[in-house]
Amino acid sequence: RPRIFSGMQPTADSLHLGNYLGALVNWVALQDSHEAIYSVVDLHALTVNPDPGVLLERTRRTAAQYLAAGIDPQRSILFVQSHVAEHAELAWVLSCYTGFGEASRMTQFKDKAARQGTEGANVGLFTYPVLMASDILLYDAALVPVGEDQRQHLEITRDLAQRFNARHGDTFVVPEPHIVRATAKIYDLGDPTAKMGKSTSTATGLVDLLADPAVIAKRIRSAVTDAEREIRFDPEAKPGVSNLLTIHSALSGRSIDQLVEDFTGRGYGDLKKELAEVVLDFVTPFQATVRGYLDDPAELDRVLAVGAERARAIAAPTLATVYERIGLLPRR
Ligand code: AQP
Repeated sequence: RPRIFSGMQPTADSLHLGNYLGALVNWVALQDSHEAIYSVVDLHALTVNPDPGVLLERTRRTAAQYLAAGIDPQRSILFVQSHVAEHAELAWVLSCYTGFGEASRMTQFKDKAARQGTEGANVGLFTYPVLMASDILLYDAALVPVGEDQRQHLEITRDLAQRFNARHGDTFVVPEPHIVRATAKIYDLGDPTAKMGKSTSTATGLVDLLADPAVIAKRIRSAVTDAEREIRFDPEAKPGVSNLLTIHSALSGRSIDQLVEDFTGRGYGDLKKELAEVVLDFVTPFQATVRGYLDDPAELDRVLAVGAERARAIAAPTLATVYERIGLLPRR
């Protein structure tokens, strides 16, 4: 089975619908056909300088949400990034193969740095894509299931792998992004031209999976649409309505065409009401399952420790090969 790798940062108490539909759903689906490795990338989260207690809590919460979504720690490897030291070690090596200008062109860095101000942006945020490349390349991952916003980071990962291979001989598998077009970008409910994001959303634009169901329903009911009345899928002209149809379709399993047909002659209010029901039908049991995992942190930590052991068994030989190829004196 080909190998896949992906991860999310524990930078919020809850994942949101964009994380879930853009990435996590695909992670779950790929577990059968692939040898899947999924990580809570806590080292990446350090780029926002979290409060230590908050980071620790969010790391467990993120892992619990992976499990509740259907990541099976028997079939797949589930671990916390900082438990496998090879990630940070390979990142240093690859940073020496990354051009300053190349890293400066990353749009996510430019956006996030602009929001934090030049003084606020740290070097970790700048080298973030190099750490991400290390995450992927350590495991010879052929495929990386992510949302559209990660495409550029996948490109630099591929460039680094190719550059290293050209210089030192075939060492890394050059990975492909796995981006499912229909759900590659879930939009902010309050500003349907912007991506739903943990740190970027409008006050009412974010749907957190662990939010109070009443708040979720209210946000869906107040989603920005347009001045027309017709329900049709047209992301250019009708981004708000199209986003609602996308979310509905992804969660209910009904095709967009079917939904458009079912809503013929009905108003936006009906669509929002039904969508709220569809979302709550998903989040209610999801939240209960997450609570169950969080009620037993010792068991959660045990599962993560097993995952780290399995991850290290793959990562360590890769790093050893890299060290040998670049001429580091072997440790005795
Ligand atoms: N709106 C989205 N639509 C589709 N996919 C999305 N992803 C994020 N937002 C959307 C995908 O979810 C994963 C998140 O990875 P991460 O935790 O490393 O990224 P992040 O930048 O902290 O998360 P956000 O939520 O995207 O927050 P901000 O606001 O900080 O940008 C990735 O696979 C991503 O593609």
